[in-house]
Amino acid sequence: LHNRIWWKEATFYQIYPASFCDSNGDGWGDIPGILSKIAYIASLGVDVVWLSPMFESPQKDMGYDISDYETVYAPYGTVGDVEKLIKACHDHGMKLILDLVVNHTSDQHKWFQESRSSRDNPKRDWYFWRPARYDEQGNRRPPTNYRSYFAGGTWTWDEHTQEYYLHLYDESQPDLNWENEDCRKAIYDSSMRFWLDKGIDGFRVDTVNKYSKHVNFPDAPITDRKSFIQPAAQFWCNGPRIHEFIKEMNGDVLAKYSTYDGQPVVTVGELSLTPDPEGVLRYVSAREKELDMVFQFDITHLGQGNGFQDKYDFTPWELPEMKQVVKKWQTFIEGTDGWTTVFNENHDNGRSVSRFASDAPEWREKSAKMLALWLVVQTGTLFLYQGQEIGMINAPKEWSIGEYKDVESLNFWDEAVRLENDGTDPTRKGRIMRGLQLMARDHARLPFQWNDTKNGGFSTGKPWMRAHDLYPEINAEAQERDTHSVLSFYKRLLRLRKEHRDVFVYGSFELVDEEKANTFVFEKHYQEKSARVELNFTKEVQILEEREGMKLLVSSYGKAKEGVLQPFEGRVFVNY
Ligand code: TEU
Repeated sequence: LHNRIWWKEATFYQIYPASFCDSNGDGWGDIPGILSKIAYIASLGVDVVWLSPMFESPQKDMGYDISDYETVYAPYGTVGDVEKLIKACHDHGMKLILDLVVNHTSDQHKWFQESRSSRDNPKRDWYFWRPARYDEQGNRRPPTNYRSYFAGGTWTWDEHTQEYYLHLYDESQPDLNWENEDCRKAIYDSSMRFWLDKGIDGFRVDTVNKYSKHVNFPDAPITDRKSFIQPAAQFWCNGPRIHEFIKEMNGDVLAKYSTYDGQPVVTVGELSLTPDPEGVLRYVSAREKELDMVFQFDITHLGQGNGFQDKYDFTPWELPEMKQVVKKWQTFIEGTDGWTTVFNENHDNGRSVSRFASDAPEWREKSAKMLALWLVVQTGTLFLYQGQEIGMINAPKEWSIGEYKDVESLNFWDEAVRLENDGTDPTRKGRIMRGLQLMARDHARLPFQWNDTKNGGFSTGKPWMRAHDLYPEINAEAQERDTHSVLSFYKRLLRLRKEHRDVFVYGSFELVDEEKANTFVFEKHYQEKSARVELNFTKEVQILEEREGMKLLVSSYGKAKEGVLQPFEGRVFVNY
């Protein structure tokens, strides 16, 4: 069922342009900076570069608020620079995909400017406009009680035309109305064909399951007593026409393009709030011709509070929970024609070393290697995030909220201050700060640590986001010289993943012990070939459960010890 195709075996490397490399000292990363590091990227052994949004944007949500799909945000460079990047990737045998952010635009996009100009503007219906409600006292109320992602409601009042518009994210990110066919056509032309015609090889598709909403917009049931606004994903996620829209996008646009080397272009969609495998499969089943694969976020939800209103209310988790999550998304494709993805970092999450293992000085390197090993042996397409390959860790806990820049972090913090001050939740600030220290989106957005010069070599100017205090110790240049570094280990593992692709990329997954809270042991099988993976998620030595007839392929420690797994050690055995 799982036919072989290039993107299943490819390793993707995500670049967050603001924080990768600044070539001109203005404190923002840029495309010439990426171009200067292309040999470094290729040397990792990755196959595809995924570039997060570099389009024109007021940067309220770091470029996920796009005001023009066909221009590049000036501090990042020009369309010409992106064309150079496409060529440079191809020259190095890599493909390039861009971010497709079409659930919403920025409120500065000309479509929205027109839409809000009058109630009878031809583009009025390209966004969701609804009249106010009034309560018994005659106070104006939004059309529904929905809570948005970034704390706060989903409706913003527009004085000029005296109606509310919908936004699932920040108020500067109005949702596009996919029900309107002209709007869909304009999306396809401007955000997709424009770049596909320039030679990109596919897209990472932002918030892909939110294009279809229940447009009668019923009120959500009250589940959060603290608040007027309520979680309401059932009304704006996986809506009634979602599969029709994605099929159209695929058939009318994607299917008509190929990669620079003549293969199908690739899509990976972001599929949040869809916990059931059957629901996910509808998006990625090959015969449905929708998306090639999706990110499902159970793994990055570990530690998050219940429901997205309590996302940063840290909730401790244990290894057996992680095992179930991994098992679920490793096995859901078995017997189907769908595909899965493997990742534990992106620009929306804390660093994996800090979240899933230990970033203490004595353990962080070992942790990074163990987590690397855990990822590269898993079935599906592997996605790495910039800096993961050198074991970058979260910002220090001592940093105050003033160093955090993300709209989501700041809104959750403001909400915590409000709820604590008005007595609704007297201990909220401390809890939310703890959650932010572990899980804030900011941690992934610290400047890349290239070397031990000022700002980790990211910029000669003042970086838009503060550089990590530890760049003198954790940086790419030092690790390139060290054959035992996290970086060298990643390179080796990416080679091994290719050599052993039968078992690692395509193999079936079997969890060995569901209950153990210290070690994570699983096997991979492909016909007669088997691999056994043993990972120690603790600071203590653990007993190694050997299986006869298998030999050591790789340990994350230089010297493996007989019979035991050392702290945060990972080992892989194979029977062939
Ligand atoms: O995120 C979409 C999203 O809904 C979540 O998966 C995400 O975790 C977010 O952090 C909400 O808590 C995408 C982008 O990845 C994110 O950076 C953008 O802010 C968002 O879309 C809006 O465009």
